[in-house]
Amino acid sequence: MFNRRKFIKLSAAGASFAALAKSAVAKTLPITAEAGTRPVVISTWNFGVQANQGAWGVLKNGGRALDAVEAGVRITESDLTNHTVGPGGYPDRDGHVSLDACIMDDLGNCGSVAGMEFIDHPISVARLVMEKTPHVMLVGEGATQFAVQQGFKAHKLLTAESEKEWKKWLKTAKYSPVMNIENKNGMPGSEYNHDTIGMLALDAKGNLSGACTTSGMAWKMRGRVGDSPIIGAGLYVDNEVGGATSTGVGEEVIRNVGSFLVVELMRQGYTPEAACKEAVERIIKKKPEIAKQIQVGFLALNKKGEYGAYALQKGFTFAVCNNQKQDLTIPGKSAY
Ligand code: SD4
Repeated sequence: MFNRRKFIKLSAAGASFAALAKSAVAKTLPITAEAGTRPVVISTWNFGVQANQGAWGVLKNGGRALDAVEAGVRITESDLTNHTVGPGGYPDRDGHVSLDACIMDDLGNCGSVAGMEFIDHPISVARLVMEKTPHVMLVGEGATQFAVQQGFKAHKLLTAESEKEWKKWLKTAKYSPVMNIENKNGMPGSEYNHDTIGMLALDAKGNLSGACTTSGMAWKMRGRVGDSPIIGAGLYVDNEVGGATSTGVGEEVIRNVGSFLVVELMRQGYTPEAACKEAVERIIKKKPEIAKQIQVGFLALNKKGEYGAYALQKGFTFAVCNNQKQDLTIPGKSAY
């Protein structure tokens, strides 16, 4: 249960979001939410606790889900100790930090950037692609150019810490994605090489939006783009039905158009958790050998405010924030 007194005391003492998140990690609840709870925001991994607080600041005042998800994931993007999202992200194998993000609103509008370098907040650039251009997706130099035109500052993103880790990696230059590293550390740390924040929100008016942002797989090939900025793969929202987002090895999510699949299954009557489970099982069915070695997790929220998640492997967690729970992480169920 959310302990309001503890929450207020921590906030008043100026406690960091990180401290809040750490205190929340041990708590668990059944995976199915009480129906009809809104507003509500959910997001992937333990770092979602901090991000949800950013979104909650918008939702609790009757704000729009779209504004909430942008504000929420910007918190994760701003954390330079996070090496899987935003400018603190580990680079590709040639030392370039390139960021991917997308956003989708309740009206079916969407925007995305992929392989964008030199800019801190890809989610906000994705939103501007959605709102200010006739396009859905901008990539690479074009995305950076657009961001600069919109007033973003371009600068070198590779932090000293990321550069150190990259140089360490160069000694062996072995590419091997590690499962659930974010969860292993509890909070962002220096060892892990993947994990994305995907966030879904249902606002007080009953409208849905979602956002997804990542630095992609660490040590990826230059130019590699995963599922996260791809509408339908890393994120999908249909305001009649619900929204879904994904984390993990993006190649397998793209092959199955994962988030779109989850939303379509919810349209057919699946609960959020059952829809995520079916999407995971499609991955296993198509590539059973690969599925044993990688992590993929789906997270979904329906129009009623019910949520659920399912992952290939144990260790996937997500964070929930509504009127009753402000600081909660929930372990996702897994296929193996
Ligand atoms: C990608 N899906 O680039 C992202 C990475 C991620 O947990 O989510 N890792 O493939």
